[in-house]
Amino acid sequence: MPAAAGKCVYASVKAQDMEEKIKTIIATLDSLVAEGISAFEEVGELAALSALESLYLGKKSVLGGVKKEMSSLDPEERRSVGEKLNAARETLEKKARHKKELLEAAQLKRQIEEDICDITEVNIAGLYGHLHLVSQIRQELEDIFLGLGYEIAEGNEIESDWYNFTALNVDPDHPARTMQDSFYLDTVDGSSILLRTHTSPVQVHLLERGEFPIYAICPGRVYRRDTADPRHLPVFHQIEGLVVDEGIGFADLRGTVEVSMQAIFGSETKTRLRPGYFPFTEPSAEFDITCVICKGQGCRTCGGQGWIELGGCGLVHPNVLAASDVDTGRYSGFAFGFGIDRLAIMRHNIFDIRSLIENDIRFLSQF
Ligand code: FA5
Repeated sequence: MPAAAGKCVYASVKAQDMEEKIKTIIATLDSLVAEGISAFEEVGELAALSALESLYLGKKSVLGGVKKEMSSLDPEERRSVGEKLNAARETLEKKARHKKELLEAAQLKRQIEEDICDITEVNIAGLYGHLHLVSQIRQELEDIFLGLGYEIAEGNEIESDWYNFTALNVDPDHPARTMQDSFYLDTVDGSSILLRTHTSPVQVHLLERGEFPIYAICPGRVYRRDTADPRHLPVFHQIEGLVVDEGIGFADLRGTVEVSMQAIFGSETKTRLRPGYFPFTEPSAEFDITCVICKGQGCRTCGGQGWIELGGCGLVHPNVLAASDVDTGRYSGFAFGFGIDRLAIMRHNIFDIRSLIENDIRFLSQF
């Protein structure tokens, strides 16, 4: 046999072998895809799905083996097997991804169902939560002032320097700014933004609204750089009152303080005003109530005085009215402000104001 013919026969045998091999590979891939699809369809757990993924798509999978074998193929054959291999991989990956989404969604649904808490369920233990003492007193105060015809104003806990100080007649170098050490916020443009140190900024918002008369209170949270001790908290609550109308004078303030304090502490409670100083009121006063423990006789709680200081008040300073363009020839007003947490500890003879924020159920459940 001529050598060339021998070569030719050998080549055709080789080609035949290769054709067989490719057929086998393709048949293997087809049956693998069919088998994989039904395996992914049947699997019911995420962990089992992950095991199937490595079995069908991992390095040691049949697909991985075919990939290795490709190096023994001619470039032309490698291309057609490669295409088939990629198509098989894509089909199986798509199937696995889809199944994973379904199983994850089912798992989430199961989890949500397990976590469902029936809040309508009967409370056999009889343990019911209730509003915190400070919230209860806040609501009580709101009811009292709503009954007197006041509106409840919403304030902002984050204020600009203008509302917290400047518009309230606290000039830049005034000692009041250091009196109330503040939490300032970092701002991109360097403007002075802070956590309000008192509820008085709401006065400015109400005045700016330009709707008169104003009979409003604003209860809310305030922030100061005060170290917590038996009488101080760095975050506490105040309630602000503002009245602006025609012909408002000091007697109106005096009567309002008396009536509201008696509503909170009882009709036997007496109040008194002492000269005080606030940049936003003129004249200004501190107001005291008779000691809730000794009823004015003098005891340890009131330091033998018979009186306890509760807050500040005064007639709204004309500069405050003018800063908000209020016609000072027509309108005048008064304002007052006091601490709700302090009021709570006085009314209930609580030794340490910090008990209010310790979340001890044994303490809180008493009120
Ligand atoms: C003011 O904050 C004035 N804005 C009140 C006011 C309003 C005066 C309107 C005139 C007109 P003062 O800093 O005194 O004032 O605080 C008022 C009350 O907040 C105090 O009497 C006290 O009851 C309460 N208080 C002050 N600091 C603390 C604190 N660190 N923890 C708990 N309560 C506090």
